[in-house]
Amino acid sequence: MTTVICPYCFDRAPAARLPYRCLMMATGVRGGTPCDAEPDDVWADFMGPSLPPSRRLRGPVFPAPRTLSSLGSTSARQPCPRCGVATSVRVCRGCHNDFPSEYCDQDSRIIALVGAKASGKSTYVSVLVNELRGRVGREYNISLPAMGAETQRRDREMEEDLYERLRLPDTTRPAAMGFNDPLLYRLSVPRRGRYAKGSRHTTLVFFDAAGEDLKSAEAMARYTQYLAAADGIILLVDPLQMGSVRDRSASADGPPLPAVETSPQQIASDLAAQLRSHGRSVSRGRVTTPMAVAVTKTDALRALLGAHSPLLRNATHTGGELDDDDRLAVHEELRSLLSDWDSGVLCRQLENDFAELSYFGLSALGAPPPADAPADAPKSGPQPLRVEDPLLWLLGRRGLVPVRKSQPEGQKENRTGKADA
Ligand SMILES: Nc1nc2c(ncn2[C@@H]2O[C@H](COP(=O)(O)OP(=O)(O)OP(=O)(O)O)[C@@H](O)[C@H]2O)c(=O)[nH]1
Ligand SMILES: [Mg+2]
Ligand SMILES: [Zn+2]
Ligand SMILES: [Zn+2]
Repeated sequence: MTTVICPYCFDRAPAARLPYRCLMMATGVRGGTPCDAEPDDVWADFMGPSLPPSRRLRGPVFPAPRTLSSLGSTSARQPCPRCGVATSVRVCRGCHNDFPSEYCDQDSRIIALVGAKASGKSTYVSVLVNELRGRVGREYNISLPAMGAETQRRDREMEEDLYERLRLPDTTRPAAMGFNDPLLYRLSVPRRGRYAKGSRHTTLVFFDAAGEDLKSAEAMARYTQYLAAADGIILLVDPLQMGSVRDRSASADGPPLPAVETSPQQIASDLAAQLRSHGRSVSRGRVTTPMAVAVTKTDALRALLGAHSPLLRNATHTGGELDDDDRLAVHEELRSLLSDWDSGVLCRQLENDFAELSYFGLSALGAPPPADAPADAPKSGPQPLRVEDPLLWLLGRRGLVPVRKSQPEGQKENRTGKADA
């Protein structure tokens, strides 16, 4: 039976148990009157006090029938007990948010995106989605439509802003100013194997937190439910926040350095503490949620990289497979760069806190924003490098994309940050 995780409040429920919402439509039957909207207090509580009273009125919610035949079905329509008109809209038991159609038909994978303010999270999601539909999508035969009206609207807006107007995203507003909706996508990957037919569908839930909310352990508590429900975490690290990179970049006549934000080691240790205290599984003291640590803005690091650095080109994805040796080459490169920048403080801490860890390096834009227009993307548009790697690694770990490995398992383990266990 499919278990549905609400992407808004992270309540878990069997799909068949989800309540329905009446659509308040006319029956067409003579004498039938449609239901009236009524205050939905559960939903209004979740949305917070900024919701105007008029918007609290919504179609009545009614429970799923507890019959045997309804148990197996997830998307079946049910007649509203009051007006008799069938509806297929399911809502969360916990918060009464409506699920987009199809959301309840497949498992979902929640990917948490964390990182200090201005580390590049919002730019990254926008470019990642674009790459998964274009260059990368073609290699793996992936499709990634946005789910639900709200994600579809934001998806269009993100694309138009960055790729047509060449505008960078605004600072993401903190949760205290209202709830930030997650982005919901339906990922379809063709099944593999000689007799395999059709595609495998998974819901990808991206939650782009405001860096401002990750400043301290108290602020991060707002995101606890979300972090605890995550199947994988992508921690974005801005290299321009690392002391020695700043020192080296400040001398060049490049763009001005960004303001100093929360350090990645503080975010990582608060994150590990949150996950431990919320019952995420722990192995020998380390949190087992897979953790992709991605250094962003690698375009700004070119002067520090050797001519053959794997960070200067994209992974190949030949045959629609993830090349694990290529990932390990990137992992080693980043581990040595990071260790060089801070004498290994960040890596040691991450490796003590997280059991499944891989380092990545990416650039969403491929070049710094123009010096005379810092809120704009480079004139030639985003020319991303390696943005897909962290997500594909997380998906590969769950068997959702094929991974090609050339080394025996045992040796590989020793190179992925587990050596010092
Ligand atoms: N050089 C370079 N700069 C980038 C890149 N991506 C983002 N930036 C810069 O980083 C700034 C912040 O990016 P955002 O995506 O808004 O960062 P964020 O993590 O979402 O920030 P908050 O929403 O405040 O938490 C941008 O305005 C750019 O100036 C990149 O690939 N290369
Ligand atoms: Mg943001
Ligand atoms: Zn919910
Ligand atoms: Zn009704």
